[in-house]
Amino acid sequence: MRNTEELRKSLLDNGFVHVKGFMTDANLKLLDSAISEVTSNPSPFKIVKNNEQGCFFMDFNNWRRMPVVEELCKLPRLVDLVTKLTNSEKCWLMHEDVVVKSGCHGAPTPIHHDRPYFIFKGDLNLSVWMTAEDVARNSSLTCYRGTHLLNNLFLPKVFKTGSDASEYPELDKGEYEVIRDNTFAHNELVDFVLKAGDVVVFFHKTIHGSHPHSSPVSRRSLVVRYLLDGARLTKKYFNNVPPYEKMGVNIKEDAPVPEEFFPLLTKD
Ligand SMILES: O=C(O)CCC(=O)C(=O)O
Repeated sequence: MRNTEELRKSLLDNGFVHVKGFMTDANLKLLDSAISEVTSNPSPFKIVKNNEQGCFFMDFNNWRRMPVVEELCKLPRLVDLVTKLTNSEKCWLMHEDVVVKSGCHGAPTPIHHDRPYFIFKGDLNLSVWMTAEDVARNSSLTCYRGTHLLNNLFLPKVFKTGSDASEYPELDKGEYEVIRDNTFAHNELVDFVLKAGDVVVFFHKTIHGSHPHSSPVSRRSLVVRYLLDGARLTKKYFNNVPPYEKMGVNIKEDAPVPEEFFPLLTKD
């Protein structure tokens, strides 16, 4: 593994960083169990697309009901990594997503950034994407270099269809720029050769997606969303899922992270 200073520079310059061999064998076992639990007992928020080309499964926010997922998300060495990479004092857990792709012609993940899906803003907030299997470059996650520095919010996509989320009546479209074929023509697309146990860390503002899944081996990944120094609530989000307000979160612009819902985590 490269030293933390190099990784940090790469994250801040590019908006993402590939940390090779980060997970220990024990961490990988935990990852495997977490993904298996979620896929065998998914939440009502799951998205499943099955067709002759392949299968796409996505579910999220299971850490609140599955101790194995909670243990993984709260691993002190993960908290240590993300606080060091961002020079943050504090780190809170937002949620995790499980994404499983199988079949030889699975659809690509639409190009998007995560910030508009979330009720938090903050330039250091980031995700740690981890894989339980090796992933070849032609099926990998893709990140667009330097897009974390853009000020715009981009119109989210509907993951089930890959289309723009413009049909959502509550969306204030004036806030968002539509992603077109050439929107990121000046930002290099970077893909990865990933080994089981590698992680890719990227900011919530970094534009990313994936290549189509073109391997007979399933790609089982889990991504943890962390909040870091400077995180604040925002009302600029597209789809409040899970419905945090109904759960009791009072979403006020610029309010601090409500720690009773999004716990402060401890480092190694
Ligand atoms: O795993 C993927 O293909 C996409 C993951 C993703 O979009 C995310 O973690 O925000």
